Amino acid sequence: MSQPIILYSHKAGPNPWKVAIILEELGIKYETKFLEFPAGVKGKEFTAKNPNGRVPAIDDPNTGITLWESGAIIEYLVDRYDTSAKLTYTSSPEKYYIKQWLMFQMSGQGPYFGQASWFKNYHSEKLPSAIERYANEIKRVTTVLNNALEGKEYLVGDKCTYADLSFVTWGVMVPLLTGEQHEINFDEYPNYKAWMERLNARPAVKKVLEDKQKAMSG
Ligand SMILES: N[C@@H](CCC(=O)N[C@@H](CS)C(=O)NCC(=O)O)C(=O)O
Repeated sequence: MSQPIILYSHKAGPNPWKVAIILEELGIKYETKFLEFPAGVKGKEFTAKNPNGRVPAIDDPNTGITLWESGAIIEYLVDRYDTSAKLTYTSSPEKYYIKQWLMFQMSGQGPYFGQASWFKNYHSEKLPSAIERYANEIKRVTTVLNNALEGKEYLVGDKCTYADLSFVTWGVMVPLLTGEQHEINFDEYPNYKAWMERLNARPAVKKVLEDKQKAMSG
């Protein structure tokens, strides 16, 4: 690979940073272009790339592909650049289990955690029943992961895969999504807590979370 991938991102949103973790883990060269919200993300230039007007999206000048939806981008990066299967398995059933967990992240974690954030932080009215519903969904998703991790360090097989990594950037935001009233005591989810600590200790994850902090305070 000769040219850097362009990652279209937003400083605060967790989804582009999820892709950054995979880029860092695989040592892929990339440049981040931060878009303002709403002007950049909803503007004509970006919606020509992503008609959904949301980040992330990537341009890969090495293959000519432009892609959006973080899960699809992650699968592309692993297919194209993870030639030693560092973050994946090529064997069955493991490769399908990885996809299963990525789908769960994309459909079960991302949207529900996103709605929790919306109703707690941005909605024009305070709707306690909506705040409670999504706080309970965070607990439900956390319980699913905690149960799946019983006796295991990672979701699939015995190594960290892109499935595990896909849960990090929303996972670290939980305290901002629940508030004190629905605060989650992670001691009640010991497998989940140890897994998150394991993932957060990885150099690539640390770097991306630090980059996000810097971007947000810059
Ligand atoms: N399913 C999409 C969700 C993308 C998404 O919602 N991104 C947020 C930033 S984290 C965004 O662009 N929000 C702008 C908006 O809500 O209009 C993905 O995973 O790529």
